[in-house]
Amino acid sequence: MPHEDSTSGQLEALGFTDRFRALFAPYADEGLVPARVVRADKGFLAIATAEEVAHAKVATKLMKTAEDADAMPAVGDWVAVRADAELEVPLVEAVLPRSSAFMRGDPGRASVAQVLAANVDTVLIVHPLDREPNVRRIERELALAWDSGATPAIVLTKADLAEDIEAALEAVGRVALGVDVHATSIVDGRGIEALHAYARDGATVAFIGPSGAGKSSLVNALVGEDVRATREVRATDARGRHTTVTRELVPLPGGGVLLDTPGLRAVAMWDAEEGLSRVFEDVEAYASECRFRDCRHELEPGCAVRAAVEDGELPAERLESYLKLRAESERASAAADVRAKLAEKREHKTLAKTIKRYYKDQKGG
Ligand SMILES: Nc1nc2c(ncn2[C@@H]2O[C@H](COP(=O)(O)OP(=O)(O)OP(=O)(O)O)[C@@H](O)[C@H]2O)c(=O)[nH]1
Ligand SMILES: [Mg+2]
Ligand SMILES: [Zn+2]
Repeated sequence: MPHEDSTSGQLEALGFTDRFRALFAPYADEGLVPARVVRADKGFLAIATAEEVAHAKVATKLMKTAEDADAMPAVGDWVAVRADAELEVPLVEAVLPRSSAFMRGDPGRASVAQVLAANVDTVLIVHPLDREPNVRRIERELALAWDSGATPAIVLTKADLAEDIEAALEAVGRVALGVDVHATSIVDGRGIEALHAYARDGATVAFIGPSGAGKSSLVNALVGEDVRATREVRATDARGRHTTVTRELVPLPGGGVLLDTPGLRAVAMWDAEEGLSRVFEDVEAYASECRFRDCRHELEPGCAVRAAVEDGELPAERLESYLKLRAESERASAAADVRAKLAEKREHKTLAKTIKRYYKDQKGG
């Protein structure tokens, strides 16, 4: 059927792989259609099906079963949608299991994770070269990116304004072990072409990084058209105004999907133990030589990590940064545990109530 071919091609361009096709199969039997969330902000949801981009709502059933905020549809999610003609808006009934999820701590609620982007293949961590690179922030973003299940790469923008590109690349290279680092400029075009490779074969590329770093500018450069608003960063307003306010999927003409995000003032750490191990491979490499197998590299005797710092083999800032992010990650993880226990308790209570009511009804009736 030619019709079906053309529409399934549309979904593939949006990143609908065989994996998602298989995950979706049971929903097809229920008469639902597959769609990708292209925007999700404060209750507003927009999805792309094979046919159209439409405003959608979360079905009450999903709302009730999604205990945690991270189970609700986030931008980049593949969802099963009921789009019957009699419905005013399509209803999202299920979120397909994610291949990756970029999470951060919810700034409003300490123990809650927020999914900033789902089903991302590459996370591009974007920082500008018109100032010294903030390597501490890069480490944090790298940890979250690795932990998401996606592969990170770093893009240093505004190379045309850089004072010393080599020094910046070196500083970033020291904290971005095993990660590609690009220098780009939308003014002279350098480095942009290389970024296209990440979006090949329907892959999804997310842009994260501080406000004013040039994320939306990169999206525009890759699309070849100004699809995203960008804005001058005023010198007097060092914090930068946020130009991008929505997280949004932008399909590339040749296939592949870009996910632009608003610059975040702060990226709260989430439970990202595995990601931290990836980022701090250099620190953890010494850990096997520590006297105690469970050494925390704090005050224990015979700590090989601290010894490496004292010998000048490992920069002290690296260890400091590692310990700080590990503490944040552990706090987030502990808080999440407490929350899970409370939720469990609540569930038991309601179950007990239901059972009581059942017996009462039995007696009464
Ligand atoms: N000179 C120079 N300026 C750039 C470059 N890339 C972006 N800019 C400028 O930097 C400013 C901010 O760019 P945006 O793309 O809006 O930054 P953003 O990261 O999307 O910012 P938010 O949406 O607030 O998170 C704009 O004025 C851009 O024109 C570059 O390579 N060179
Ligand atoms: Mg932007
Ligand atoms: Zn140690």
